[in-house]
Amino acid sequence: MEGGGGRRVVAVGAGLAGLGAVGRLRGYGSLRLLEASARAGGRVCTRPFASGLVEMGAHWIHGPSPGNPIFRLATRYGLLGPEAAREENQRAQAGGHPPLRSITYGSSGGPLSPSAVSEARDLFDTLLASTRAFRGAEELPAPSVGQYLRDEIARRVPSLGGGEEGARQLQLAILATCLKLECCISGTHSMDLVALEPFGEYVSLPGLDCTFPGGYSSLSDRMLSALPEGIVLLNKAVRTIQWQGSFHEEGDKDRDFPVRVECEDGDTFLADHVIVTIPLGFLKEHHQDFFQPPLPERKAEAIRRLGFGTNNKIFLEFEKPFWEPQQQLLEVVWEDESPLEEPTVDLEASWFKKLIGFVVLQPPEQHGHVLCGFIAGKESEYMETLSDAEVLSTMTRVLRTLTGNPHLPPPRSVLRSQWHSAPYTQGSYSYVAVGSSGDDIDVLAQSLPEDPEDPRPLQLLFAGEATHRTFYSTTHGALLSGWREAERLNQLFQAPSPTPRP
Ligand code: 6YU
Repeated sequence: MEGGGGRRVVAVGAGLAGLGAVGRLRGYGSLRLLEASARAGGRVCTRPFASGLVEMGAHWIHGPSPGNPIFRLATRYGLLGPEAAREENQRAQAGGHPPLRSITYGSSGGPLSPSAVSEARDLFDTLLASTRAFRGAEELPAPSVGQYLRDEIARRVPSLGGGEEGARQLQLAILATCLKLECCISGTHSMDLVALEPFGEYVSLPGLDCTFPGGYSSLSDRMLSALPEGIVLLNKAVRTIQWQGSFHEEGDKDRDFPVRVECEDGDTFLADHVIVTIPLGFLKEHHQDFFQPPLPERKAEAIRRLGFGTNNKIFLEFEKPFWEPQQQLLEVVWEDESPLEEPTVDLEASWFKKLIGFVVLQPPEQHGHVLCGFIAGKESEYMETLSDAEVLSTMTRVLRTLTGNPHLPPPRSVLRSQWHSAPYTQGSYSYVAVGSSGDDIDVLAQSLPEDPEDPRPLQLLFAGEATHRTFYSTTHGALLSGWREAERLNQLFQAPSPTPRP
């Protein structure tokens, strides 16, 4: 199906960025989407578990409102429930945290006082909101979000909990959990790694976060099935991308391609343009050998500087719920912790303390009695190395401690994500790390060759969540980045060919 000047386009990675890009592309001669794994969707990955479905990757539509392209697509395909369609839900400002009815368990066994929890949480929310003020600031009180928050907490220590010693310690312990939750949201080991100045550049869209009743993969499946047949090649891991070259198909000396994509299985694809949507985690590990010639130093630097961390989920299925039907989130507080003390480095002994708690999957008629735990950072990466049985027995011990019930029946089954060990992802999502800035995101997104006068423009284009300056780490950021790069090529294809020089 050569046409449109016979331009050959290859996209690498069939996550939402890759699927979005190839779905938007017009006027190409030929098109291929190469995906390393055996399925499309990437970090959108729904699996069966217990009596329903669970999300191993993306969970919510963050900010489901008309400005969110994931929401618009999902609505168009009829994939969302009636709640998401309600206008007041679309207008609600949740600030990136899905509002869930919660109960907070303390490590002394049993629920903590809701007023103590909301006192600490209100303080944390106020401090977190104040981080936005540093956007564009020349002088910063601290390099990282974590250090800024800890300094602010330290200043308030005398008045925490009304100044009473026990109440103050409890406030500090709850604040430690708030910081761990932020690590999950930012996909980082510690908020000390997240840069303060650009933190406010991330944009939260309005709308009460919602899920897909038929699984997030119902969206990627629909996007996949809308593509012309034969475009997507699964189990096609790319080993190297050679660019700025001059490659010919055998027996066709007239047609010259600047890019050659070589796959792990030895297959090669020559192209005029390659849209690279592979995750930043993979790029960090492999960019030096993956691109030949290597990427310009500015882009390589951006890849090194930007952050890419781990956030995993642990699903536990129970015979019977030990929680109340109205509870949507079971939070966990280790009462002897404080954000002002150095965290323990003994992963084996205390990895589970990084777990922030569990979301209750609802409704139970659909899911069974399933909790979804969230855990970020090095502790999460350590958890990936354990067996299912070890994770299950540790979770049983944790839940017995928290509920104060030494006979709490163990979960019936466990399933967890392992995004750090996933060879083609190597982590969960990106953040703007200390030492980097939003400009690095733009540099990462920049196409190559850099020279706008290059006669063979847009050989390499870059999409994927980590290339979206204000929506990084989200599905809508990924999709928009794919559309952005497709439009870049669409415009090139529509532009009149330059007049040949005499
Ligand atoms: C969202 C959410 N969510 C939880 C967890 C994870 C993520 N996200 P892809 O990786 O999808 O595709 C690339 C493909 O490339 C892939 O298929 C590879 O196999 C392939 N590939 C790689 N190398 C290759 C090679 N060599 N050859 C060929 N192919 C190759 N987002 O909106 N809501 O609830 C969550 C969550 C556990 C892991 C999430 C969520 C992130 C999204 O999943 C993710 O951004 C996109 O799916 C990525 O799509 P893609 O196409 O770019 O890559 C202030 C501030 C705060 C900032 N953060 C706030 C937002 C918080 C984010 N939310 C996270 C929360 C959860 C629970």
